[in-house]
Amino acid sequence: MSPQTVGRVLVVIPTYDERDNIEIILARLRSAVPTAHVLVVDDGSPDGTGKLVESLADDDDHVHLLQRTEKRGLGAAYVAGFRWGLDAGYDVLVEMDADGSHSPEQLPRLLTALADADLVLGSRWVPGGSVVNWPRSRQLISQGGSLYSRLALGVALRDVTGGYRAFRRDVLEGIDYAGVASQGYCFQIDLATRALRAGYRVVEVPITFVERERGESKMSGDIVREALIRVSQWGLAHRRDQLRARWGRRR
Ligand SMILES: Nc1nc2c(ncn2[C@@H]2O[C@H](COP(=O)(O)OP(=O)(O)OP(=O)(O)O)[C@@H](O)[C@H]2O)c(=O)[nH]1
Ligand SMILES: [Mg+2]
Repeated sequence: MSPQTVGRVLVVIPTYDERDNIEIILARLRSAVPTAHVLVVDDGSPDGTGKLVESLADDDDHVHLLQRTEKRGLGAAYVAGFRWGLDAGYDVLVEMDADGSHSPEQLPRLLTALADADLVLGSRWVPGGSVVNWPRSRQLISQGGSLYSRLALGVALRDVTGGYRAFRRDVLEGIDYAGVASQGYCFQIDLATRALRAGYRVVEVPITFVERERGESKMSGDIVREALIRVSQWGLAHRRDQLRARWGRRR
């Protein structure tokens, strides 16, 4: 399946203070996959990202803006963007950061992999995947987080926290995406886990992830701590359910 035959594609890009990045990423995306539409979901960025995108959208009918008024987190922005895209009838919804970490030039590879998958994850930690300019500490958090999620949740994925993904619309319609835990890494972990458990075909393809060069990171210790606590809680609940099912069968 080529990007041309995958159906109507909407790339959802959440932004908070990405004025120095958004124009570049939109231009790269429009030239890498000219048929794809883009929805920027801006949470009232004080730096005027929304205003800039508004003017870009005026000049390009493939660029759309969903302007929200306050910062509500990455997950909530994606939920709003997915709803917008599903209502508008898109067949494929893509997650992509605004800061250049997710290279638009690799999007055709993700879309091609949708031929044999319902959800494609851009993966840093499968053979061929890599990170550029990441300090060792970030690599350890990311790889450790994926390993811990794999063990705690029984989810057989190498990169479960990544945010470069392509969903067929049926996946989002089938997993109650609006009920997904909405903060930081938990959002990505919860989405992937739900899709796998619901029986969808989830495939990882290697990507080269590039650390942001401009603008401020919104990553924080709180996001890492929250993910650790929630994955532990989900893991315990998962094991409890498995044990209950086993006991139920014995009785
Ligand atoms: N709409 C919206 N977008 C957000 C919010 N928080 C982060 N983003 C966007 O989500 C994307 C990922 O955020 P980043 O700060 O790059 O997080 P990260 O990639 O984990 O951290 P770095 O590797 O340090 O860049 C970027 O496009 C941000 O602008 C939010 O509250 N609302
Ligand atoms: Mg980033």
